[in-house]
Amino acid sequence: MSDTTLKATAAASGASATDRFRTDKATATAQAVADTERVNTLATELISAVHDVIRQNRVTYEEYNALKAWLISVGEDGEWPLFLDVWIEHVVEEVAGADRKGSKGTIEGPYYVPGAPGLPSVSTLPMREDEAGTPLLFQGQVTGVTGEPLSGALLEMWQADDDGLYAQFAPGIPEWNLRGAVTADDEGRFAVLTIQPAPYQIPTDGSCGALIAAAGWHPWRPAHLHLKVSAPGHETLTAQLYFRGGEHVEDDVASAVKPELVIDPRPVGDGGRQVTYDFVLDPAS
Ligand code: MBD
Ligand code: FE
Repeated sequence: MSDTTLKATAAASGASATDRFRTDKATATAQAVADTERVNTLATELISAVHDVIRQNRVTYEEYNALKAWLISVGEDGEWPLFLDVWIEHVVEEVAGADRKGSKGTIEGPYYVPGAPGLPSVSTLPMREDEAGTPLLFQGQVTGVTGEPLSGALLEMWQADDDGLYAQFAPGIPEWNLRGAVTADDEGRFAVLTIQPAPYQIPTDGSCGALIAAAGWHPWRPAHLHLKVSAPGHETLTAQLYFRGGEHVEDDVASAVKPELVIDPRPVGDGGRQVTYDFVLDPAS
């Protein structure tokens, strides 16, 4: 295990994820809370669902206070983005993507950062001189639902390194390492050289880790590439791609794997791997 792995604490990555959320998303929530009737419905049903669990399981005061302590510590650790994206977001995405005609998407997770370095259609993601991991050539085409190429589509990519760590959320990694915004060519084609990421382990030293340990669960997500694919006049697709046969593809702690998102890169001569994956974007609604 490298030095950076040892220093990637829950509190540090949680604080970064919380700051990130506040900057990018928390300002856009005013509209969601403006409809009193809607908030009444959602809050009433959510609270009522908790009441049902308490009655059905005859929850004790000891358990109630353990819950209270745990909820307080999730906030202190900055792990609300992690908790929500791991255990809740996949159902929000399921509802949001139900009518999609084009490519399947999945959850965004807590580690997207807008504004990654712009790259041409054929490029290499920013990486260290000695970046560890199996080289991966990821190529494909972006089209609309009737097959028309989407000239100049934007492919934002972010991923963990060979230690399962994300730049800007673990210390000691260059700011934009393994993060880039690739502009596809006139036919919507792209070819990006990167490395195959390692599986991601939820920090074990924070509140989410404590829940996992107390419940006897495991903390792993399968190795994955994150993507946002966008083009003018089209719905932005947020997706992740997983690797066939990889660890935890069948039991992702974040429940975000779909069969359409599992790729199987083929070995190429130099010890690397290569895969073609095309994206189909829905028209903007
Ligand atoms: C991740 O890397 C991730 O993608 C999600 C969804 C949750 C935690 C860590
Ligand atoms: Fe991730």
